[in-house]
Amino acid sequence: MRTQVVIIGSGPAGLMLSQLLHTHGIESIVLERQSRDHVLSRIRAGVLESTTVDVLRQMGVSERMDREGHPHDGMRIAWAGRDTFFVDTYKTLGRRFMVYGQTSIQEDLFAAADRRGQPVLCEASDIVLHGLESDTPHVTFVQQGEARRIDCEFVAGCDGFHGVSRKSIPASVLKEYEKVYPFGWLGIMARVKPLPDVTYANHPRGFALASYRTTSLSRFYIQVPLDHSVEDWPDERFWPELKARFPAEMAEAITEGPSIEKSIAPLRSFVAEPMRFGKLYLCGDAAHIVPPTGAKGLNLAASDVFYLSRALAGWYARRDAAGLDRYSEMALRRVWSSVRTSWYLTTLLHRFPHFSDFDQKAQEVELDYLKSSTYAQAALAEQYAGLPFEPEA
Ligand code: RFL
Ligand code: PHB
Repeated sequence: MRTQVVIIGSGPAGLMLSQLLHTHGIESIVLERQSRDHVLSRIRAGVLESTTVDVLRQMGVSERMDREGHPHDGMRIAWAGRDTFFVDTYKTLGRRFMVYGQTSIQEDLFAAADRRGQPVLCEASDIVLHGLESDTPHVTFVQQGEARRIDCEFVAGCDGFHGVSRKSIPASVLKEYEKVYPFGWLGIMARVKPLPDVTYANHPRGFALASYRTTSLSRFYIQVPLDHSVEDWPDERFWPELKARFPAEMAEAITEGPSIEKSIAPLRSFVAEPMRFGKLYLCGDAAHIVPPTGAKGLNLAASDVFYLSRALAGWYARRDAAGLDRYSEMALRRVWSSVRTSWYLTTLLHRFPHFSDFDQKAQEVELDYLKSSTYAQAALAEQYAGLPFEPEA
């Protein structure tokens, strides 16, 4: 087989990239290790920055999101013993974010890929990238017991944190930055009415988050120690713990119901630089991970593929390599900005086991300042809403 761009991974980064390339008349083949059902069953992100919403509209896959997604003007912060406050991205910047599940985005992207006859080869194992420093890279893999090969001009590594793409870059070229947090998030989905606002809570018992999918579907998270498993958290234990971490009037407004999904994710910040090696370009979680506290992971996947598709379009239309040469540094500027925001919110809102009384006091003073200062709230609103994309030139 032969194509212009081989895309490794059919998560949001891979499928958005194939759709964007299609709008520029560039051919691609997507290779995915898992089955489509597996990819569609993963429950993850829910908050889309307005830039991500714009990218989805631009690529023509926004119809259901515009019908079923829920625009929000900002998010709320609560903490024990004090009044809650609203960080208003709409009033500050004129920008709303959209609450629309990553699972639904994946469904919309697979449907769009099927409509245009996009090859997405699932259950492809043993993927190996070859000739990345040459003009004739190729990718080998095994599908249904058969060894296969695709020749191409570029490879896009969109295969998430555990994929092969980043590992195909020699260690001597790659610089990795990492911070591991001493807790995880237990997340549940339940068919109950959500609280009106996406609300982050800091409480002596630990962090909690109330989020939204639809008017009758809620997503909640609580901070748990790293050695806990979902078996430690039957619903009877989860609901009282969740409610204990919100102020009384909010706890009263939380409706309980059986969980339909429950999982634990550890929290980590990670960046690999550069995001390019020869003809290989990394996008999304393959190059960087952020803790979910700022809701940035999926949004960074969208900005990476937006920049890469624009750079590839410049190459194919005008043989202009400037965008490709600048891809890594341009993408990394936005990545580091979101890494900083996610680290800031994680540090502000969680209870850290090793915090001294001094650290705890400093966190509370920071929260008090944020609550009392419209300037501080505006700065956070700007970061939470997400930075605009950089122009091409
Ligand atoms: P993905 O989604 O991990 O997709 C990578 C795909 O590559 C496949 N793959 C391979 N394919 C072929 N060969 C191999 N060797 C392969 N290895 C892996 C995988 O099967 C998969 O299909 O990465 P991508 O596309 O970069 O997308 C990133 C996002 O999924 C991620 O950043 C977000 O989910 C993070 N995140 C959130 N982001 C937000 O913007 N807003 C949120 O509200 C938000 N909430 C969250 C989150 C992540 C969470 N978890 C579970 C980590 C909440 C949670 C709890
Ligand atoms: C979610 O709805 O899953 C969600 C919302 C906000 C976050 C993380 C996850 O910061």
